[in-house]
Amino acid sequence: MPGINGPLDYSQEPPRHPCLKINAKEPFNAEPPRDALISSYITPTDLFYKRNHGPIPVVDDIKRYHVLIGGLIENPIQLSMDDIRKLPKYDVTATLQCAGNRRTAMSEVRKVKGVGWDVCALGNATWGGAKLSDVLKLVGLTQCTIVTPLGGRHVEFTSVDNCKEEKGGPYKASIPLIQATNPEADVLLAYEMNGKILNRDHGYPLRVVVPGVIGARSVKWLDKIDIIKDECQGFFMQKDYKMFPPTVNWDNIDWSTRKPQMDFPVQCAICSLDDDNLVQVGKVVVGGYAVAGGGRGIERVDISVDGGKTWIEADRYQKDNVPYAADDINSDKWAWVLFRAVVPVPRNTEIIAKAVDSAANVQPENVDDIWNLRGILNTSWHRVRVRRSPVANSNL
Ligand SMILES: Nc1nc2c(c(=O)[nH]1)N[C@H]1C(S)=C(S)[C@@H](COP(=O)(O)O)O[C@H]1N2
Ligand SMILES: [Mo]
Repeated sequence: MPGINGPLDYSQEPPRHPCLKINAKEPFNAEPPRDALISSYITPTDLFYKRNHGPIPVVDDIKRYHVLIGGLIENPIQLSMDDIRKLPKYDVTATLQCAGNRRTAMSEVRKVKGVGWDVCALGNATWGGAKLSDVLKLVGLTQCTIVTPLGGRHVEFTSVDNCKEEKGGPYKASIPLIQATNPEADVLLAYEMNGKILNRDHGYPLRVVVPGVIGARSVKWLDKIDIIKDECQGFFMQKDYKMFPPTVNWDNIDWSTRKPQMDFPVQCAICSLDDDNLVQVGKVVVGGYAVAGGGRGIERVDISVDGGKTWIEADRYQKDNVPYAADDINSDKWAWVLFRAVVPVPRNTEIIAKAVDSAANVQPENVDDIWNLRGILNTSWHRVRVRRSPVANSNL
């Protein structure tokens, strides 16, 4: 891998923001505090969650760095950073969410395997880069190709990091060729995040961003792209990030029975409150994020203070001064929607939030029903507990 290498140990990690909550140190996995996460529509890069499976790669010579494009195509090519920067540049605001977001709460039902995450394993950034569909045109693949003449149906991204799960090999994942060659899918080879050159934690010099899909498919530190026949056979596609029913356990699991998870289901979480809160008599602000997979919008966010008997609709917003409407041309289709409601707290209770997307998909009521042994996709109604204290409230 010219110009870039994946270290074997953690002696060359980049500096990180001190307020991040570290869920695992090596590999480094961390998320921001709840209130910090929703204090802006665009998540500042240093607060953006960091999800790694090995040491952060080191670029020693950016001039020698290039991406190989090969596999089931007639003429493989090599692209330098200059070649990629010469392609039309797109800025796409997209939320990246780890499939393990809210895993800790799922583990409370029955223990699951994986790094524990609270509700902040996601962030919303503006990614700048070339469209994958433009890059694939350079090897003769036209827009919206389902299969290449040589039988390729998937596009595999391979990195350079050393992952334990791959027995020291690199992280890899794939997406369908039809999505990769569809310009409307906005899949990027990104070299910028929030207007600055991508930093090491987030994939410098080049990463894939697959909007609307679980974070695991947005491969960082890209080394090569291969057109392949069947989906990628790597660990993170075949032995991880698959959704199983609650009856499957580590003794009866057959990984081959399920497809790798791609689109994210509708999700929301309250971030203005902790799991347990002492609130003073009166009203509280219930604020948080909602995000739908597959480019769908958020149609509604509902808040309940009576266990789900009655609901209050929260305000939704993205950019300042632009009213949010699901699936509107002026909305960022791949991005989260922030919400806010001011609700009365009549007694000691639970505050619940649930979101509805533009296909009328709604979050499941109970975590038990979607419990799965890897603890992914906990999108159950988000609940926080509030106890009243007798003094006037100050969270307004
Ligand atoms: N090379 C590589 N790419 C990777 C990973 C990784 O460990 N190595 N983690 C994946 C997972 S599971 C997620 S959720 C996102 C996290 O991206 P971030 O750290 O930029 O937030 O990157 C994905 N891409
Ligand atoms: Mo992830």
